[in-house]
Order: sequence, then C-alpha cells, then structure tokens
Amino acid sequence: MLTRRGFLQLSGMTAAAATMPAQPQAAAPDVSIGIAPYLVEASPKHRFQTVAYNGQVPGPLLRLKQGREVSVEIRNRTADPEVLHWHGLYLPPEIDGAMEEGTPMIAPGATTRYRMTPDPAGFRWYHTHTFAGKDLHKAGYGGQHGFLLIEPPDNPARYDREVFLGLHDWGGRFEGGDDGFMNPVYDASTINGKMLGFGEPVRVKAGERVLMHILNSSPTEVHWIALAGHTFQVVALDGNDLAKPQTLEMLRLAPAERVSAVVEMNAPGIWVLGEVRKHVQAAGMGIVVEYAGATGKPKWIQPESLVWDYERFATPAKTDIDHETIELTIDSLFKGHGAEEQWLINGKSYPHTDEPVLHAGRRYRLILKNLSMDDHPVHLHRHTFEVKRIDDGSELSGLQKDVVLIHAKNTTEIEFVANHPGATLLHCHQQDHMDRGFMMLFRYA
Ligand SMILES: [Cu+2]
Repeated sequence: MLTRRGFLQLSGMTAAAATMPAQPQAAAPDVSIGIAPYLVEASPKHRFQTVAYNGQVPGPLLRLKQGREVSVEIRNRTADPEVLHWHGLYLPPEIDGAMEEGTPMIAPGATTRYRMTPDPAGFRWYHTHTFAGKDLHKAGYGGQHGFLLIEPPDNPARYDREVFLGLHDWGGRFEGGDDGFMNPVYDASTINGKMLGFGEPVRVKAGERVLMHILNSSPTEVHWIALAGHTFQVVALDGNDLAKPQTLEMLRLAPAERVSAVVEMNAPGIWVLGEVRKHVQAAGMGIVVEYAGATGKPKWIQPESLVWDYERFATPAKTDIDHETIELTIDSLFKGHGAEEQWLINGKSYPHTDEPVLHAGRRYRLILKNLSMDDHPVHLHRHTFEVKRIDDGSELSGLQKDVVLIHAKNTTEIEFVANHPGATLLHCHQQDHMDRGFMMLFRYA
C-alpha cells in the first residue's frame, strides 16, 4: 500500500524521468556571496593577502527591502571554516552568524543556503565572525566585510547622492604597548580598501546633498573622520535615525559603529575626507572628494582637537521605564609584559562567562562597568539597545544603537527589550579582545 507521501514521491519521480532533467536547476539566490582568498592592493607598495567576499573589498553593497524575505547562498572557497554575521539584524540564532549562538560553520568547500527576512531598516553590515588569534590576516583583520542597506517600505530619499565609505586597518604585527599589553600595530589604513591618493575620488557636484554612510570595519581601532571645508549633518547612528540631526565637524567611529550623515556640497574644490589624527591619515586613511570641474591638489584642514560626545544625540530621560538590571564588570587579567592578557566579564572569560536568562517581553538594563584601562566597543547581537547613561552623565533616552564604546575606567548603561528569543551574543568588537574571552551569551527562558 502506498502512503500519500510515498505516492507523491513516486509520481514525482516518474514525472521527472519523463519530462525534466534529473537535477532541476535551483532558482538563483537573491543574495550570493563567495568567500575566497583575495589580494588587497591598498597601494602598489601595500598588498595584503587576505580573504574577501565576491572578490572585492569591501564586499558587494547589498540593498534589501525591510520585511521582504530573500534567499541567501554562501560559498566557502577557503581552507578554513567560515561564518557570516548579519550585524544589526533581528535574525534567528541559527542564521545570525555566530557559532556561539548556534549558527553552523560553513566547512571549507561547502555551500550554505537559507532564507532570511531583513529587519530593521537602516545601514547595517555583514562580516565574518571567526577567531583570528595572532594571525593578522584572518577574521576581522582581513577583508570580509560589506555594506548592507535595508530600505524601509517608503524611503524618503532626502539627498541627491549616496556614498558608502568603509574604514579599515591592515597587516602589521603585535607589539607591546605602554600598558604592557600586546596590541596590533598596522601597516596601512584605508577607505574602501585604498590608501589616500590611490583609489577613485568621491565625485560630487556643487549644490548636492550627499548622504554618506560610513562604517568602521577596523578590527581594533577607533577612528576620527573629518571632511575638510565641510560639516556633517549626522542623521543616524548604527543605522538608526536620530530624533534630531546634529551638525558636526568631526565623527568618531569605534569598531563596528556606523554614522550616516548628509553633507551639503557648498564649497567647490578638491578636498580630503580622512582620519583627523595625522599619523593615521599618513598611514593611508583618507579619500579625495572632488567637485566636478575643480582642479588642483586635495586640500586638508587640520582640526585642533578630537571631539565626540554620544550624549548630544540623546535627550534627557523623562521617565524611568520599569526594568531588570544586570551588572557586568569588565576587567583584564594581566599575564605579564609581552604576554597576552585575558578579558573577563564578572571575573570569567568565554566560554566560562555567565549566561543570564532573559524573559521574552521584559526590559533589561545592562550596567557595563569597565574597570580596565582600555575603551571597548561592546556589541549586542539580534537586538537594538538604547543608550541610557555615559560615564557619570545623566539619564538619557532616544539613542538607539547596536555598538557602544564603553570608556576606560567608566560605566556605561544600556537598555533593551528581550523581544527576539534565542541565544544572543554580547561581545567586545575588538578582535583581539573577543578572541581572548570578552564574550558572553544571553539565553531566553
Ligand atoms: Cu575590548
């Protein structure tokens, strides 16, 4: 006797044998990413053997529609297991792209396929989430990062041109710093994979409003960016719209942070957009912005000091929303000069860190108490959080992010609603800190 299932299989086979090729062609995926070795040429004298997405650095710009499901195919053509993390999205842990949460690694030579629904709207990105250790060509040190723009159903498009800029640091070695720790020191710094003067300029026209989406994909470095002769009207941080745009001369981006800013092109000429600190710009972090018809050498105006303040993007909190509190104390275990330190959360390193249990629908405040002498870009997966307090400042509201730089010897407070059940990773986005234990998981009850 045939079951219905057996009958369908049998009749399917018969139909296939009679009328169709044995292996029907699968439809082309909406998002197709190939991971393969790649040589980055930051300048003719600065070449880095690394791994990249679709043979380019940054990887292809992906534009997806919020809420519209897409098929994804990722092919690993390297000798190492890989995993691709969708940074800033609300995805199930099985595809979020962190093995700690339960996303399977893609074996060397293997291909993975799944469907995902992009959410929330905004400037997101994608990158590898593997371990590097001492290899400054692997994981976050390499070329596996790309821009992802999730467009809302109605995009108001209050600009004439859209430009994507990715900051990155390359090569180098670990050296002992003043603090006695071993830190990466890089050979070159780039915007969109090129050192200043070696890439294509950003071409603009007088009178245009240019929306710049800037991503710091540096494995470890905070970067300061200015555009000589112009100001930034910051409209979003980490892809989340601000209640009130802020006009600034300078941006600070910690690793994994994004800034979206409108620049009014009202100063015709040829200018440098670059790192504010002279030695980092000299290492290559800059790009030429060229007005149509302008001639001459790119001009830079050196700002006097480094200025950034998260608080100006938030408003004073009017009410305290009912929440539970989780205190996380960050510290390092110094293992002697020249040795690698270990990072600790509440005295423990991953995989031995606490696993707090969250209850769906409840609001949680994380008190991130940084006892260490380093700043840390802390990232929460699969959720957006609100910055509630920076250092000893007053209570804040309205600033929504997925990465926050917690300052050395200070406390930062953030809040999120546990509204995406499943294992959720919190970690420092500095590759060397994450590799040495600065990670923990939240579980849902
Ligand atoms: Cu860190």
